[in-house]
Amino acid sequence: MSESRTGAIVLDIIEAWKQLVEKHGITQQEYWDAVKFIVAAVEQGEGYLLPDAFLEAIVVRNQEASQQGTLSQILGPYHIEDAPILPDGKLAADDEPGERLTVRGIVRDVDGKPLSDAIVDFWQADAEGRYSNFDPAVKKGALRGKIRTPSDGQYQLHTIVPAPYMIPHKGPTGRVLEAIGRHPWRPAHIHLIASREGYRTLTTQIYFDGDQYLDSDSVRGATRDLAYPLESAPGGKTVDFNIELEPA
Ligand code: MBD
Ligand code: FE
Repeated sequence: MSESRTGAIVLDIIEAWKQLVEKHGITQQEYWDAVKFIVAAVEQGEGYLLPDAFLEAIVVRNQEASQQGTLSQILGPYHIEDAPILPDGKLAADDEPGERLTVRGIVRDVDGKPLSDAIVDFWQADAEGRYSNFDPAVKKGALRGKIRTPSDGQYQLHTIVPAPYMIPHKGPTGRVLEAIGRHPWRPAHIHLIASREGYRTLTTQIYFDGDQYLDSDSVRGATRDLAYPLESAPGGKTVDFNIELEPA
């Protein structure tokens, strides 16, 4: 971001803050309580979660009107950079608890042309709603990995059905959610980032029809437009999910 753009935005943030202070008569004591609250949230490991719960979805929604292809969703606080390529699309280890789920579909452009050599980076919570690398009780790297599409653009991901995710409700983020009358639940979801040379990188999430939290996502990200039916199949479930990328 250019320095002049940063400057213009910061000036507007200060102006918005001035209006907030005047509207609510925010005191010096309250100002310092708020600063300490944010620092404590960071110290308790919620530095990415706290802003994400309230702000990222607004940014994503605002971009939507000018974008084509599969709808975007928030990145969320639990992505890691260096997940491995899964040669056989096996995201869940054989001993990963949970109901087996195959996600399958095609990566294509907005005209329907299949895209080879797209990389799709998947990550999700386990059957107890926990993310590896952030919950010390979960094996590092579990339920994280990438696939690369072959020439027909088709992919299959072998995983388990994730549980809905509960934002830690006793921590700072949970307390703010409670103060504004939101429950701490996100609908069950699978995160992905699809990238391909010549195309805009897509960050999104897959949701499932019938999820009780689809219309009340605590972070106000989920949409029924990205909710798909979980079909019964031998040994588990399948979900069909095609990915459409817009030219860069
Ligand atoms: C999550 O799992 C998530 O996806 C988001 C966006 C915020 C908090 C937890
Ligand atoms: Fe998530």
